[in-house]
Amino acid sequence: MSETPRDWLDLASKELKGRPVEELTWRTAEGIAIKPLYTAGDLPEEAATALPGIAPFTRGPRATMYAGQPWTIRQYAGFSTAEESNAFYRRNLAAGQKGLSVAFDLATHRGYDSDHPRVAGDVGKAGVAIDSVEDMKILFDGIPLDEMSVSMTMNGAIIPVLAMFIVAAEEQGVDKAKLTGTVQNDILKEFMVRNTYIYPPEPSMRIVADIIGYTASEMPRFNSISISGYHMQEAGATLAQELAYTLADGMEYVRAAMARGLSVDRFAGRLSFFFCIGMNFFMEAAKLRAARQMWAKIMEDFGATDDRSKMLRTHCQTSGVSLTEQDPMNNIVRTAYEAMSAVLGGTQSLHTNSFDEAIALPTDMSARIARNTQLILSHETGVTKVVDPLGGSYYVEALTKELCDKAWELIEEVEAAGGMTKAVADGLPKRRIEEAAALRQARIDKGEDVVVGVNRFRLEEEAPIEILRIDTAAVRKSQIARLEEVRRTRSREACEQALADLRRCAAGADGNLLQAAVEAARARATLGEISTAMEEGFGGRHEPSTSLISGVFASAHENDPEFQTIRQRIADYAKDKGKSPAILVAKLGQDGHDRGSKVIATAFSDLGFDVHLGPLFETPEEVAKLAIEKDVDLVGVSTHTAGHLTLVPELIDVLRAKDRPNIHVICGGVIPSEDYPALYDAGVAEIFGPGTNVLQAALAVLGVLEGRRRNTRSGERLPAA
Ligand code: MLC
Ligand code: 5AD
Repeated sequence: MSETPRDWLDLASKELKGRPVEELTWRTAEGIAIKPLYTAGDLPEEAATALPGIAPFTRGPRATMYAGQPWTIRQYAGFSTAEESNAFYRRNLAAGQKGLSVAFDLATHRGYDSDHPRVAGDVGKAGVAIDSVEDMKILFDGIPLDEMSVSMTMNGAIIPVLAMFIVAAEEQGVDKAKLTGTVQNDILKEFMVRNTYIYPPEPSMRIVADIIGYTASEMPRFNSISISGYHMQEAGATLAQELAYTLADGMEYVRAAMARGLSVDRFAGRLSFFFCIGMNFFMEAAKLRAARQMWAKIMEDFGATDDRSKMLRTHCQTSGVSLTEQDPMNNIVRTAYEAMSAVLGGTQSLHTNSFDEAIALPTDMSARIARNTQLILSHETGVTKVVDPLGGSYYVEALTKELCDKAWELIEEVEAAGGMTKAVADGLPKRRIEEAAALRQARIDKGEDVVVGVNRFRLEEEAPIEILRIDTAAVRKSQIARLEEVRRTRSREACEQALADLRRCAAGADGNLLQAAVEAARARATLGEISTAMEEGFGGRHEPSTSLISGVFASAHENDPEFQTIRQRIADYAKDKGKSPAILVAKLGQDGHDRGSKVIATAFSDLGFDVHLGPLFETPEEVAKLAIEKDVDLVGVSTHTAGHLTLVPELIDVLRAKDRPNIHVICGGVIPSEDYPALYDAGVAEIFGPGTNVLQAALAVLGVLEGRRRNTRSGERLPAA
């Protein structure tokens, strides 16, 4: 028994019949070289002695992990009205879900009441609409808030939302000291990738610190923040980027809280994390192990002495972008693997996505399958019985170390740039993530990264599936009725007084914003009023700037003949017309998902289009105005939160009214196929769903420009010109 890795190499070479063994090495997007075989020689030293429950917690934050208590099945959900979401939560809890996780609509995220004119297309769409304490009370009606832990994914409008939650509990008879749960309250990644910010970075960081301070003294069981990498991966980040930038964000929050006079062990035990789990099965599990190991060291450097302060506890969600519109049942399988990976990585809480993800919000049926994926994993597979079953795996332990090293390099880059607040303002991490997103798209388009049912093994014909529909007009009407009732029955004087106090608190440096907002919420100030009072105190909203990276897509396609051919065709077109075809890539309403629009803008610009990337959060009127000003040939609307049926026809109407019907409108993003006829009828020239090959899309757009567009009535193509 004296075989060595050398012996293996000889055997492997023989099996490969002359192909070098190095050919089997896989270079991941993170720049990690994955060998075909790992052996004892790859084990990092610390792996031999690491134990769960003991710092640095590589093997898990708890000594017994799921053998003692399984992870929390916490499904993120919310839609339409508080009544409907409440009923949905109750059904899910009865069926085995363990914790709640509230999804708010985009109007709420961005600090607008449901009757605000800017949010007509957004109310109740991607989450539940909350305007006042009255809505919040309905949302948790019959759910005991001293027993049920509640996560609220809220960042921009965190102050009014948490204040309303506290008051709703109080009126349910539950003191805030008894509340358990988590608020996302992670604003840095909003500026980087998720885009539901309201205020400029500086006051936004004060909000984070005020919440950490308030919860540390008033709500000892409540997690003050959920430092999130999830959205980075969704925006295209590599796992090393997700890991590094999330921890770097965490470091910045620790500094912000300490700068407000809190000692680190007072609050650090209630910082929590949130990661995305995509399809790279072992690397994702390793990422969670690496995150725990790194955070423990980081916190020691901050002077933490309590073990709880060093313990990274995390929620995970399976990856939305890994799911496909094509052959959507495949998504059930993808989600199951991702869930298994999250659990092998040692997550504390988990959301599994529904298979209709790339088309709409979950129905009761798709939500049931998603939840049951976790119930089956937990109760049938035996994964809960042993702590950290991957511990000691040559491969996973080596990967854990490699990810730590990669992420450290990126953290050091951020620190050298002056920390995350500064790096975010300078756009460094955002740029890196956008580059990674463009490269990923290019790999998929070229078939290097396989997506089953999309770029390989594609179905001839897709079967339609049933999807959830929300009647925004009806939701908006009922929200407005309740708003009016609240405004009519409250004491005007008390409400105005509380709002004035809050405004003053925001304008000065003293006082706690959450404390002031609790008073306002109690006096029935609305979410929009509380947000506006702070906006006035801070001196305005954040005005985002959009910028375009260039060259990445072209360089990834350097030797690709198809790319060169299309680029030539666009150059010919430009020569013929005397100018490059011009496109405005636009976002309408409060939908901040901009990975798709950025990838398209970058790619089209590299192909030779004259690309204008419009700002986020525009009204149809504003987009039309910009399109005319820039004299574009096309407007490409990227849509992900179901506002398209309201907003796109309005855009076309405005263009017609302004006498520019010749500006073509095309759409891309998450659009159910049953919406296509209505959009074509309204005058949309082309629609591109998720998974569209960018080069094919460019050809189709050229077709539109050359007059080979759809007959807008029937959706059929006109014969080629
Ligand atoms: C756990 N406990 C144990 C144990 N395991 N006790 C003994 N033995 C064991 N083996 C204890 C814990 O200490 C804790 O008590 C209690 O049980 C609950 O366990 P937990 O591990 O803390 O779980 P949980 O309460 O679910 O909290 C998980 C969390 C939290 C810390 C990660 O922050 C959380 O729930 N986050 C969810 C975030 C979320 O849902 N986000 C959705 C984002 S969606 P104690 O007393 O110690 O607390 C999104 C999408 C988008 O962002 O963009 O819109
Ligand atoms: N209900 C359920 N899941 C949602 N997601 C977003 N909004 C909701 C909602 N209202 C999920 C999707 C998305 C991720 C960010 O969260 O999976 O990709």
